[in-house]
Parts: sequence; structure tokens; C-alpha cells
Amino acid sequence: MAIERTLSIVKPDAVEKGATGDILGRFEKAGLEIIALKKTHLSEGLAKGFYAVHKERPFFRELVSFMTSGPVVISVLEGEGAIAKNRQLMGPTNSEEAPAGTIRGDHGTDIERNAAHGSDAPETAKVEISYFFNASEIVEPSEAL
Ligand code: FUP
Repeated sequence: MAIERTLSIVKPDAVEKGATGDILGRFEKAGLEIIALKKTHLSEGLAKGFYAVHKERPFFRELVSFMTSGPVVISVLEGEGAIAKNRQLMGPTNSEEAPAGTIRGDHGTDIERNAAHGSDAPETAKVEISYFFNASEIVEPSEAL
């Protein structure tokens, strides 16, 4: 499997309950390297832009309101099959259906307050990573030598 990059967001519900360290730890234990990281409080404009693909959906306003309700922790994860691995660690979108042992099962509440976001495909990962990080904020392998 190819080395991939994916965007992760620890959402406001999980940050508020102090689950950031547990969630980032799960990524590292699964062999995903954190190559960029920031804690920030999203503006309405940034949250709307991030979820623009859902702008016609009935839950859009609520989702934007939730995503701007408190700080988030955004990271870029790199590793073998990082996109699928992250989504496996998160579990299904709806926390009510996510099994114990998954991030959304352990730290989320429902389909909106679901603790974490992870990119769903290589193309979206690329767009999402550049939405939040400049190239200079991402640690490239050569810098680790
Ligand atoms: P995922 O790829 O698992 O993040 O899920 P989706 O792209 O289907 O949904 C994007 C976000 O919209 C999810 F984080 C949850 C949210 N959502 C709602 O708040 N209500 C819904 O009815 C469906 C999705």
C-alpha cells in the first residue's frame, strides 16, 4: 500500500472533553506520523468553506455552528494507507453506530458531535491539507534527517 497523507480534525466536542491526547496517541500507535499540527478556533467562514460540499444539506448550519463552538486540533497524518487507516480508527460517521474502541465510538455522541474528521480519498485529502496548512508548516522527510 502507498504512503499517503490525510487531514485529521479533532472536533470541538473531543477537544473540550480532553480527548486530544488520546486521539493523537491512537494515530501514532497505528503507525501514522503527525507531520503538521495546530490548535485553532475556526471562524464561520473557514468552517463553511471546509464543508462547502454539504452547503445545500439540511444539517449544514448546525454543523458549522458545532465546528465553530470551540477550538479544534488539526493535523496532517502520513503513513501506509493513511486515509483508510484513519477512517478505520475513527469508525462510522454516526457515533451512535460506532463500536467501542473506535474514536467516534469512545469520544463522540451522535452523527454531528462525532469527535473527529478524516479525509475520505486522496483528492480530498490534498485539498483539505492545503486548506489548513502552508507547505512551510508541514514537516517533510528530508527535515527529519
Ligand atoms: P464523514 O466522511 O464520516 O466525515 O461523513 P460525511 O462526509 O457524510 O459528513 C460530514 C459531516 O457532516 C460529518 F462529520 C457529520 C456531519 N453530518 C451531520 O452533522 N448530520 C448528518 O445528518 C450527516 C452528517
